[in-house]
Amino acid sequence: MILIQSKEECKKNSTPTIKMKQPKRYLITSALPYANGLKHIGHLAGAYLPADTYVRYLRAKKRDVVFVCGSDEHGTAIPIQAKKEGTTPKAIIDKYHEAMKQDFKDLAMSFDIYHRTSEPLHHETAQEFFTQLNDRGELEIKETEQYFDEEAQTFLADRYIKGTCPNCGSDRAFGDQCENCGRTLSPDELINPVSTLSGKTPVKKKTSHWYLPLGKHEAFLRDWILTEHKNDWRSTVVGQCKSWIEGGLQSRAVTRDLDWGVKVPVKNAEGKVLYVWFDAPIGYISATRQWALDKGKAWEPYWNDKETKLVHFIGKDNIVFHCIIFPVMLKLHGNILPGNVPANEFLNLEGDKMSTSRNWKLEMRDYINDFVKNPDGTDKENGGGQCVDMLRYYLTQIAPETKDSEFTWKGFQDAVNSELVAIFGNFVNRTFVLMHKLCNGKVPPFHNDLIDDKDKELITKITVAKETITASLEAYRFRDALFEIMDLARAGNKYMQEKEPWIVARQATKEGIPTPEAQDQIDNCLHLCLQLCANLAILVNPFLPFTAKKLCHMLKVVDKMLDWENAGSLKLLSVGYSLRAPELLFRKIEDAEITAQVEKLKSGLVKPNDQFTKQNTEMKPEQKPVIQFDDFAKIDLTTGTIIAAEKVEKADKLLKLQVDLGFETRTIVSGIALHYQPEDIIGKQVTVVTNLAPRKMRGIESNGMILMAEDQSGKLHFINPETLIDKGSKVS
Ligand code: B3M
Ligand code: ZN
Repeated sequence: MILIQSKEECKKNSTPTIKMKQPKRYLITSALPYANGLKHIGHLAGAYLPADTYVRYLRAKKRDVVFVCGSDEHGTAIPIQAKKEGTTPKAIIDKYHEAMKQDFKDLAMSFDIYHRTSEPLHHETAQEFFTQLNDRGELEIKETEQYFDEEAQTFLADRYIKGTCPNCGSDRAFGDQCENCGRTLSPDELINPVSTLSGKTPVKKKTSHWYLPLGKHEAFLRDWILTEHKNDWRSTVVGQCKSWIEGGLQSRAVTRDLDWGVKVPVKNAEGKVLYVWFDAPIGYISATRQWALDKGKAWEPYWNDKETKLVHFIGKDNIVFHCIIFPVMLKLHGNILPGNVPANEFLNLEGDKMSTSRNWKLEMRDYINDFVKNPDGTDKENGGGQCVDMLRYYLTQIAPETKDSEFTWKGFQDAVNSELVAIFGNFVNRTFVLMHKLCNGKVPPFHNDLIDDKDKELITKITVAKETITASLEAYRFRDALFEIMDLARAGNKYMQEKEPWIVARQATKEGIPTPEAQDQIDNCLHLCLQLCANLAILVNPFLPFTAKKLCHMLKVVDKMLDWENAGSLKLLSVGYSLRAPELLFRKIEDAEITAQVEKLKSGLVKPNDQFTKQNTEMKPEQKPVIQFDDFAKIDLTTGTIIAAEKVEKADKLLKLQVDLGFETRTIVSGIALHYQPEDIIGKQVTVVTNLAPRKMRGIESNGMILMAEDQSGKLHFINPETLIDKGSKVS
């Protein structure tokens, strides 16, 4: 049985596609996230999900594609986080690298490699890159004066200098930005600058650094971005580049005085490392090298051959680095340039900007824990792949492709319940149920002589959809592509509703069985609906991989059917083939789940003012009677480091800790088990009441108490020095 659609019909309805020469291979990158904390769904929607969708599409097209990502493990963000957590930079990158890798895996990001910039191969690659540019005289060396901490004997990165903001007067401004008013600052603008390392006033000292003279490359950048890519890059991206170029391109320092990062590969450059934004994008190259090593392939063509298409998926805050600085580096080093940089705008959450410091965010891990996986890593009973696809669906539907957009839990619920469940899932389910009921569970034949206008209309829709969706994907318009897919499922429902095979089966019967004519009509309808289900599987596969797989299972076809070239075909399922029973593709999201999520978000919020000194008398906690200094002086408070932690059996709230006080190690039982996992607090610096009389808890003698603060949501936080200090320091 073959269905042939007239050529005219096809041409009439399809959008014209411009035939372009296909690149020989693709290298797709997603921004390398800093390994200093878990990432949220704004990151996911910005740089990872669209890249993954695009790559899955290219793979379905059988294109040669390598998809690289990895952790960005340098920059001051890392040592700063280490200080915050009272541990070492190495412990921080190890912890967050693994955690981020797992999050991406759980949400089905299909990287060919998830690398890390702390790998020796990366250091080597970045140093070679720098050396080549330096040897060719492409970098300038300049001497400037920078803040130096005489006590710590080190130059201070901007983040290590604190002071008073010249703009709002807050005394909590950093050398790069004021946390209170948000103003970007340079260390020189701070009033009364203080080193956060020693608490002392820093002095100015001469230092030399290497600079990339961007100004020399202005003509190239203008030509390449503002002319060549004026039309095929997003206007938001070209716009940002334009204002950078027009604002005057300054030389940018590509080295720093810091002891964390890739060492500057030059004699007498001790204490200097490559600036994180110099080495991080080179991380894409080292990741490709590692991938090639693992696979026994050559990496060079992916970076050197003009027939490779390089595409960077990023968020808008990274545009200048990927469109201006890195391309200049690539050009000077003799590599290919990106073919496109489809940067996304930002995703807001429930009416407000996502923010880590205010805890207004939805971490990928939170979603995974609440919807996808059990703590032991198995799928939740009503979770797993379907919930991954549900998030992927909603995030693509609201993707901030041209302007900032917003995630709301209500929006998520609507997208799932009114579209995935009510349209897509419903169409597939009805088709399967009716096929089992009215066609013996087999693909029924299609009788060409009975074809009518409704059939033709649906057939045309299927063929046209493939073209429109392909065109949207090629242009990085993922929202549009997804909309078209849902529209096709909607057309399927409408077709089914109009054809009403269940009524036909009831009305035209002889002895309870449909007449042959009626059966022919039923067959035609369900044949087309089943072919549409197969088409939907192919088209939705880049977006919702679990759903596509489930559909293949139900249709009893191999994954090969998902090859993109099969889309648009009406011969995907052979007549007489018996199919499986329908499975639930998507579950409903209940109101209670949504309410719980919104409450959770609100209760965790740190209000802007809470972070600073502004007083709020309504929130004043109950105060105890006044004590004399002598009363306070009776308490011995000492800093220590947690060196071991384990759960106390049969006590949900208790952890047994070993705390190193420098002069001795104490066993302390602490009621923090609901707030911290034992493995997460090893290495944390804490404040301990060291002269509290011993107390037995669950048979364990506790020798001291750890100071904790309880926030308004009831979460406990350690009270520790703002920077890592010696164990056994007295607190008073
Ligand atoms: N780590 C910044 C960020 O996560 C930076 C990206 C590097 S991409 C080479 O937004
Ligand atoms: Zn300020």
